[in-house]
Amino acid sequence: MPKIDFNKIPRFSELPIKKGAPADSNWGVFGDDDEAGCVNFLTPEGVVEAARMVRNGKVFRLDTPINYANPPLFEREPVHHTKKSFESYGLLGFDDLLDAYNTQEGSQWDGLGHVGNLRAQAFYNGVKEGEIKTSNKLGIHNWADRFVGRGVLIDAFRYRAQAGRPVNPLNNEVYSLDDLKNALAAQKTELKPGSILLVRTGWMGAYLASSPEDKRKMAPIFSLKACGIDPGRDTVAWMWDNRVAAIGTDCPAVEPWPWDFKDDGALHYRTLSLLGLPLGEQFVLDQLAEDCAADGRWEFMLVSVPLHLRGGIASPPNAVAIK
Ligand code: UVW
Repeated sequence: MPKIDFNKIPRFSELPIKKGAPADSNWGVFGDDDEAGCVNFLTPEGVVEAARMVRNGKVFRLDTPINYANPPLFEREPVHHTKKSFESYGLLGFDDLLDAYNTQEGSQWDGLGHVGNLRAQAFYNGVKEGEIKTSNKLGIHNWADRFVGRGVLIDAFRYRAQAGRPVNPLNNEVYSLDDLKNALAAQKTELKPGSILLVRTGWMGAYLASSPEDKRKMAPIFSLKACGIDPGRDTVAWMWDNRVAAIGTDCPAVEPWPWDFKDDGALHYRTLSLLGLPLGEQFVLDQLAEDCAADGRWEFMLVSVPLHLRGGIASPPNAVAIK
């Protein structure tokens, strides 16, 4: 794990620093062989600082129960859970069997092997498709023991409603960068280097309140419409210049869905492949937001323990916010 000197990290306007690297990429900033990306902004000092935010011991689980979405979004496979009995050994007991477990069936961190940049024909730090397929390069295991730090919640959904411009989360509406900045200012909260940013868009609450029939209609990949944050260059520059370590949202794609896979400006490309910035999707943020609004504290310790799956593409966050 490289020691980070935040003062020496280039600004977005100075990227790229590596010859031949794509525009707006940070390839090489954390080392030519780095596989952790912006998670490098989570430091031991940041963990100690985050621990100081724990005051009343309230714990908020940030991921959905497995199989919460019925059917899962984007035509992903549901998980089959069976219990294997030890009866034949004369033992009164069971194991679990999870079959066809798509690690993106619910709340998830998109790992850096999830999406590569079409123009550069490469994943974060120039890793090629063949290396993702045949090796453990950029696997989720790179984050398995270091995804801990200061969490900050922006309740963009509440902000827009209070500003008289409510968002319909079940449509592909956009939260602008100004919405995020203004919501933060309204919450009297600052981004500090090494924060894990959470943005409540209202999608999860709206989805959970939908009828079984509507959920069935939303599941196919090209039927779904969902809100998200502006994927533009300014949004990404703001996150990089504030040394954001990861962004997690309660909507399906962080950016509005559908996004155009051919569009080089998509947030998935700008973040995962160009900056190594983790995207968190379908997080559970409503209860946390309610508590933050009640006590006026929008920062907390965030502990996420992704699967220790070598070469894994993604993972449920296994995350809690502790206040
Ligand atoms: C796609 O964008 C295809 O997947 P996800 O939103 O889960 O990252």
